Amino acid sequence: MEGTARARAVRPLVARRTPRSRSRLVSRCSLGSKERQMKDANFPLDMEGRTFHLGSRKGEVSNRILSVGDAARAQLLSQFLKPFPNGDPVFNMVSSRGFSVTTGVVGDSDTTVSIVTTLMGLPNMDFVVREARAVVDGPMAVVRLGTCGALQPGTLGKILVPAEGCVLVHRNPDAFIDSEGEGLSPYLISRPVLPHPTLCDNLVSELQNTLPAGLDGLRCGINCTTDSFYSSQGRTSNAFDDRNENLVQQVMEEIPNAVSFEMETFQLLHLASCSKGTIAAAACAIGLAERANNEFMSPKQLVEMEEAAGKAAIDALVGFDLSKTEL
Ligand code: R1P
Ligand code: URA
Repeated sequence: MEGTARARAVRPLVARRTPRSRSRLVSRCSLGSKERQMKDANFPLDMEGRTFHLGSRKGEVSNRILSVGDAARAQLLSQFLKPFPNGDPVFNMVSSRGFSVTTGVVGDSDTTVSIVTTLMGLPNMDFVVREARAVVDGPMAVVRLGTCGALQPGTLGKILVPAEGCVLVHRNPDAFIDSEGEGLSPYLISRPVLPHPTLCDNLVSELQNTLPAGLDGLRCGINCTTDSFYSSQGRTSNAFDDRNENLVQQVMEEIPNAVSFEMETFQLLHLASCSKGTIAAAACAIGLAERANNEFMSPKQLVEMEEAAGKAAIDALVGFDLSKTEL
């Protein structure tokens, strides 16, 4: 939905006048999969052409997507989306699986952006990218704004940008099989995948302009996407055999420029790199918890950073030339 043409053609499932009315956002859902007859087992769509999990169809999702993990963050950032020039309100829907799509116009332009909640983890990012791809015509740009564990000292509350790439850190179940696991590493680290350079540059410069602390509030490096919040991020537990006491140290030794632990960016950048040149992707995340000293941001600081970084991410998407997705 580049421009507004498709948005005009679509009747919003939920019309919202007050962008901060969170209860309306979460209370209206599209029909669950039990009420929808699906066709095509290879890529399920219902009779209206709606995807299985996101529940959206052509005309509802913009070519420019801001992916956020959290429903409250999506709600907060929907303040930057305006109704369409023809008077149609900002479009919003929540699928029965809990994914939300909010599409509107940015600033005085006629450029649309969709804010999509990705929920948590690699499979959910996979749903978002693949099901959005299925209902959007033409090239796409996707930016993720998440939160993360901050790995470098003094980076609590900063925006951490994987400008140098993103690796996947994942648990190796084979290492936990008593008879056969001996000698195997319980955690594996992939090679890095890179963001789209121009989209990432856009994001960094918009963040520098928008963040209250400018350059001080931003740190570039390598992000580590993990397949769990707990064991694969080196959080120890007596309840499980996790063998992760030295994992953070191992990651920092292997990747000295690792800045963050989070759970979705690798899948976004990996799928974009496999999209045959049709998707440009970049990401950033707020250092919510500093691992070395066990500190957390306050909720007030978090909301301020989400607002500033969200505005920057939306402006980076709007400023991106969609004809340049191919590398
Ligand atoms: C874990 O608490 C969640 O927070 C991070 C992780 O990637 C994971 O999804 O990102 P979001 O704040 O975007 O959800
Ligand atoms: N998100 C993560 O994945 N890890 C953290 O430590 C904080 C937020």
